[in-house]
Amino acid sequence: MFNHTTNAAVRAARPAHGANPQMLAEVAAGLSAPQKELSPKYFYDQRGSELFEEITRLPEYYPTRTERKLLQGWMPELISQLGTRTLIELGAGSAEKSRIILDAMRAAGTADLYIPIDVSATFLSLTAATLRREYPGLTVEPAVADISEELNLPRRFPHPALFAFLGSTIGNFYPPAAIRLLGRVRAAMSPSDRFLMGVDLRKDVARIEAAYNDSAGVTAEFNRNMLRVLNHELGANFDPLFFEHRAFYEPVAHRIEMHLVSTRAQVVTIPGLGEISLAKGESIRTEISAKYDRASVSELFDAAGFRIEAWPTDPNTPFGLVIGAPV
Ligand code: AVJ
Repeated sequence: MFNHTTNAAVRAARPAHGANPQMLAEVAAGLSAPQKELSPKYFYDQRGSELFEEITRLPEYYPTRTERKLLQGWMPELISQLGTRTLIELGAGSAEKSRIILDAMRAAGTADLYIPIDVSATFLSLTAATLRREYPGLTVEPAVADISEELNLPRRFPHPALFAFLGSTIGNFYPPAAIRLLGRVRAAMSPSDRFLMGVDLRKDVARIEAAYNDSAGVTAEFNRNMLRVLNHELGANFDPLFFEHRAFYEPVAHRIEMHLVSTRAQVVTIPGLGEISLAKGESIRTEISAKYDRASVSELFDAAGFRIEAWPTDPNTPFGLVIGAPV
């Protein structure tokens, strides 16, 4: 519950401290909801991006290594079939997995253009510089964008293009937003282009929950780091030590939910917004990570204008790579 802050006040919030007004408005809306909520995009400052890289190396966190194995096994054949000249990657991050696709394009002699899209400008420019050194002759055109809003693509790029959305980051989007995002990708595609999406599949709940509650506590640190991002970006005075990490599987919606639970009754101040009271035990939801099966992916693809063209999965660890063709 906000003190002295009504919805009108939320709407009229004036960013003090040079804060980004859109971020302030989003945070205001999220923290005034019955279930307080913040967008997972606020995890990814430099430190958050580094913590996520650390998570991908954890024994419990199976998605990244499983997807990498699938990509290594399948990309050379797929890329030579498609004749891909442009790779457009949503949420590229460190582009660690993108190199598997770029290697296949180089081997096929069609590595013309790579467009990594990411919300973290600093991380993106670092990644782009490294890739230009590693792939002489490949044009690298980074696009800074919040993919939940736009793709910020150049008007023209060589076709066939492959749009890649890896890591099961699609899981962060509630169904309507997921359809809108895939619809934006569909709208940017030409008939010869294809869409490659990594999806984490439903499996033994204990295995999924362990991936978000690692014994080293890296995910807990990653989760709490969001409060430091808000302190830095909005001048808030969250104390991350007054919050506990919680991640659990919600079986009805088939998703992991990550929350920050207030360990005491407390008041946090955000300049331009006012005071936010949190009761002991009250939580802020910081991420959903939906898990899919074939039916739920088909539903999503149908709604966005794709048909499933191919669907290799790893028999040992349910994770899928899906190729979508524009309908
Ligand atoms: C990058 C969104 C795919 O949901 O598994 C990892 C982020 N959150 N551990 C995921 C994450 C907690 C990750 N994605």
